[in-house]
Amino acid sequence: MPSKKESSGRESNTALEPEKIRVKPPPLYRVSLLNDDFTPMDFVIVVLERFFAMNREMATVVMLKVHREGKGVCGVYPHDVAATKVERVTAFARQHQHPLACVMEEVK
Ligand code: TYC
Repeated sequence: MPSKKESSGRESNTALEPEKIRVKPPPLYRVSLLNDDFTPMDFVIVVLERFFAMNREMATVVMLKVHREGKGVCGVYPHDVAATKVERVTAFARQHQHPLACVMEEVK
């Protein structure tokens, strides 16, 4: 019997195998804030509380890390959750005329 291709999980030897075999877990994405010279510290704390479910203490720690180091991780999520966080944070910042940047990158 020919061996089935194992890398993609798309091929099968049987006609009745509707389920895709998951060979890898879904990729995860880090969502981070970037520092800038204009967004107020208090606004960044509100963003971390509102969109990343942090309490004031954790939000302050992350905000100060971004302020001092240039970048800080807010959370790690599947693709669509991460993309929605980036969209909502960016929209909220623009509504308030702040240049705050929120980005996502795949966790390797
Ligand atoms: N650097 C900003 C200030 O001094 C504060 C800030 C922190 C801005 C984190 C963006 O992601 C950020 N007001």
